[in-house]
Amino acid sequence: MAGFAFAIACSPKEVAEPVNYWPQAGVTYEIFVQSFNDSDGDGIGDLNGVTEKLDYVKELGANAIWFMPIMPSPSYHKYDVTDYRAIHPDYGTMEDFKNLLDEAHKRDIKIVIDMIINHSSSEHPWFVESRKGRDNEFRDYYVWAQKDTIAESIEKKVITLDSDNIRQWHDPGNGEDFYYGFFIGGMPDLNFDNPKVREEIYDIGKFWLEEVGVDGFRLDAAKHIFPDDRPLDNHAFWKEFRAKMEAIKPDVYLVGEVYDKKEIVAPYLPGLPALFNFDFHYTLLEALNTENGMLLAKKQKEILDFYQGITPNFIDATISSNHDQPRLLNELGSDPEKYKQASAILLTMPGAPYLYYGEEIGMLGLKPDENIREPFLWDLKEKDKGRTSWIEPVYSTDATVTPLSIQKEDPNSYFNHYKGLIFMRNTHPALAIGSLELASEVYPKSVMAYFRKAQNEEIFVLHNLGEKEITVDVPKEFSNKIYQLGGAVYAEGKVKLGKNSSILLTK
Ligand SMILES: [Ca+2]
Repeated sequence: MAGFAFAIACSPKEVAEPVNYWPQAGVTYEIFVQSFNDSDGDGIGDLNGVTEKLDYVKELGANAIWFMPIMPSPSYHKYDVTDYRAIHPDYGTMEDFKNLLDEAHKRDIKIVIDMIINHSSSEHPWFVESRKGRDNEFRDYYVWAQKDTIAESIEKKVITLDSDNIRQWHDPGNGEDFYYGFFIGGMPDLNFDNPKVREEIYDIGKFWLEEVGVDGFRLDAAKHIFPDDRPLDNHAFWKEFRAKMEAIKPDVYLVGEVYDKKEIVAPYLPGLPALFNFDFHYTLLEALNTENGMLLAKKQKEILDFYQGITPNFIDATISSNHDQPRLLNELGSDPEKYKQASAILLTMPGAPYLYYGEEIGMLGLKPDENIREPFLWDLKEKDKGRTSWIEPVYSTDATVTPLSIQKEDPNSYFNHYKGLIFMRNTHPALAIGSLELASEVYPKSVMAYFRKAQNEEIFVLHNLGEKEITVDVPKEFSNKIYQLGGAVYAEGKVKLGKNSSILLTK
């Protein structure tokens, strides 16, 4: 891709260059295969369905896909794996997946898959064996304790951001011993104190990188490999994991889910060079919903400086929503202008932005989780051959969401808004990998103002997060408008910003 090559040529000295910076130069599109596109008419999305839509992913401007779990599992979401070396039969075959990889790579689209190693399914053959008794050869693949020794801690766990479960020890119903499962009884935690388990996991990584050919992994529940009171062991494990994976594929991309605040997240960076920034998501919502312009900009500056102090080689994986959050449009009071501005902020700030499937057409959804993972709307229902039907949608229907085919024809649609923004990021290195500097000028409270600087380019970004129209002065040298949203107007050193409008200026 031209923009990508340009980014390499112009990467500034002051910005650290990670091995991978394609995630920053574009956007990674998160796909829940089950709901995406059905190629064989059984109502369930599948891998061949994704292959059919790779041109669409390319048209949107995404340069990578993150697949939510694709391995065999008894649950619809598949975050509890029963076979780490296969494809879920609902989704297709390994051949289908290899074909998808070939077609994606032909289009310069990287493929990152969800890797769930903290726990397996309780139906995984390892656990089926392990639960048979203390003498079983797979006993120590999981964490077992005699009931009396853990009586005090069976339900001691506090609720965390990523789990509202409080029962951590589970009774298999066949003896004295309980097993540890951070999330639920159906997801027993693997025992990473057992070197055999670690070897199994590294072999699985090798299988997907070497034999199958994926570009990287999204590491689920990375904070929970060892219990919460052993963070140092967690950090050490991921460093070992990274070394093992890089020995197989030096440019492997590893992005981790450590669902917590920056102080807890940062020490994982040496092992997981890209980590999701959940603070970004929450602060973006708060900034937009309270019309507090600099809240997110200041927070991001703080986070990036903090991370820089840990390691210069990191990728800040920014999200405005994902499969665990209510749909972004719902979070923003179904206000279309706020919604468009949220993505204008995401795609003009530093980091590796992620886009959850369906956000580009303004899909809706609230918890429970199934309803934030509803079928994508390719066309009006009677004409939509690919629309999945595994679930009856509650929030995203033809009555509430304009299907893609209609949005494509409308220059003001969400789809064309996202496409335009992603194209801009892809073609401006300062937006992709430039540094972040906050404006020192004091603007009205609703204004978010920052500079993005790369070696040969400097961009001044202004957003008005408020309802009220304002006019502000901008630095004289920034007189060339490259983008506007919501009718923002530049004239003679001043910018007029209406409700939720944004503007980007260069020298
Ligand atoms: Ca299907």
